[in-house]
Amino acid sequence: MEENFEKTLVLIKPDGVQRKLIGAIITRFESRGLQLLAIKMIQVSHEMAETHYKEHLGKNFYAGLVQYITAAPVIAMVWAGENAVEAVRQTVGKTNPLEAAPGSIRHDYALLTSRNLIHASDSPATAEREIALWFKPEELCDWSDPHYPWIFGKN
Ligand code: 3AN
Repeated sequence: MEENFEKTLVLIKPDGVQRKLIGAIITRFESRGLQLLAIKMIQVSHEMAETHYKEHLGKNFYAGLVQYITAAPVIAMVWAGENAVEAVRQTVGKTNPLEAAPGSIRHDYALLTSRNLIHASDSPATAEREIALWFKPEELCDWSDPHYPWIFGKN
């Protein structure tokens, strides 16, 4: 990974796994030029879901959200790149798939906020907290992407 890269946490939520969209979703990030540093499949515990979504505690959709993320396995990933947090959020699309830009994952594969396929960190600070929650440091592979100059080269 390059020194100036940001890292961000992405989860393919249970609907994405059940609907066999793992490959399609990963392809969006890979094709854009982002670099995959870690990936695993996890059955999320109640406790983990509550920690991950703690800022939503008290909201009317909180119980449903915890139920949704614990319903079946998820894919957890760390992606890296220059401005990776913003780039990933853009590729994912707005929370409500009906407001997500055409070409974004949520626009192209989802219709409802309660089944919006993906979680992606919303800031570099959140990403740091979330990566530490979902991965041990040794689960991240630091490798050099040979395409780097063709993706991030400046003229
Ligand atoms: P995002 O995932 O786009 O960052 P957040 O952080 O506002 O959106 O919400 C986290 C998750 O909570 C969403 N991905 C979605 O699954 C769920 N959620 C958010 N708002 C609602 C809502 N109004 N009704 C149902 N679920 C919601």
